[in-house]
Amino acid sequence: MTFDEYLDYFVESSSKNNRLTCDVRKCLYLKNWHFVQQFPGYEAYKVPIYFESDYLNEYWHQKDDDYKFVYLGPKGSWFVSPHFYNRLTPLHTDVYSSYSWSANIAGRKKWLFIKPEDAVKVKKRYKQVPNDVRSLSSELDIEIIEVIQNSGEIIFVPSNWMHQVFNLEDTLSINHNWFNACNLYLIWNELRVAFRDTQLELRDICDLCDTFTYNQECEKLLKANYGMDYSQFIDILNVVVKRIVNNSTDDYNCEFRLHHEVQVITSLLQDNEFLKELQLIPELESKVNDLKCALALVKKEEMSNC
Ligand SMILES: O=C(O)CCC(=O)C(=O)O
Ligand SMILES: [Fe+2]
Repeated sequence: MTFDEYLDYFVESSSKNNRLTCDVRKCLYLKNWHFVQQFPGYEAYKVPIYFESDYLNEYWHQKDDDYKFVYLGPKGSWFVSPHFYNRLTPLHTDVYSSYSWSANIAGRKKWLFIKPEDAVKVKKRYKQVPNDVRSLSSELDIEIIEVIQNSGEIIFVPSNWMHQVFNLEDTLSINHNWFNACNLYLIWNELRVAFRDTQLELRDICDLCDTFTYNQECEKLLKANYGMDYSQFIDILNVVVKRIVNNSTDDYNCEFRLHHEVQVITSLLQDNEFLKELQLIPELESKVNDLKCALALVKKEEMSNC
């Protein structure tokens, strides 16, 4: 379906108000539209200051991609049958355990949240997390937090909070996924857990090849399943630290923020567990060395400014 066809559908069904009666075949949700990427010169909005420090998009911008989306969600998704959940926003946690923010340009959304401690219970109980929070077993005894987001309001979704979202009206929203120095350790830990799971999945080939090849295969599968691997994580850090070295973006010139970024990345690079993990993939050595060199440059700079 083209965007033009989608708009025809949207306008027509809106005027008939037939989405209220929720003909499930017609409840089409325009999701994950890379609007900023598609219209780079349009400058539709400026990212609010609280969400500016954004390593994920900083990295992906360099590759002409992003985690910046526009959603156009039809009213009535609440009532839609389970067969169509892939068109809606089922219960989930966000990619890489990233943060997300969502701004309603028009319309209203209802969010149901499950805090991380309870989300752990859900993930433990179900192999496949149910699409609908309402079908969770009451035995789990978890708290469901409901938030109504009105037009003009922005919602911040912290890492690892499960959520399910309903469009109470026809709703146009901007959504970003991101992470930064504040949740970097968490992003790293989740990636590490995903690597461990991948190693388990591939344990059958462990005896058939050397450790180096085995871990390399794990990297490949990790990338395919999880979307990010160790190598890319280090690439992201390299982009961040190089930016700090070059000091090229005025927006990031806030001294406190720069100092915090350097502190967090330095402590990660001094963490023995982290370093041990990276040694599993020998190809990472040069990338990690680049990172260390760039950090050393930043530190020298900081010292000379004192
Ligand atoms: O608005 C939606 O339908 C989904 C939003 C979401 O899941 C998010 O921003 O993380
Ligand atoms: Fe989400």
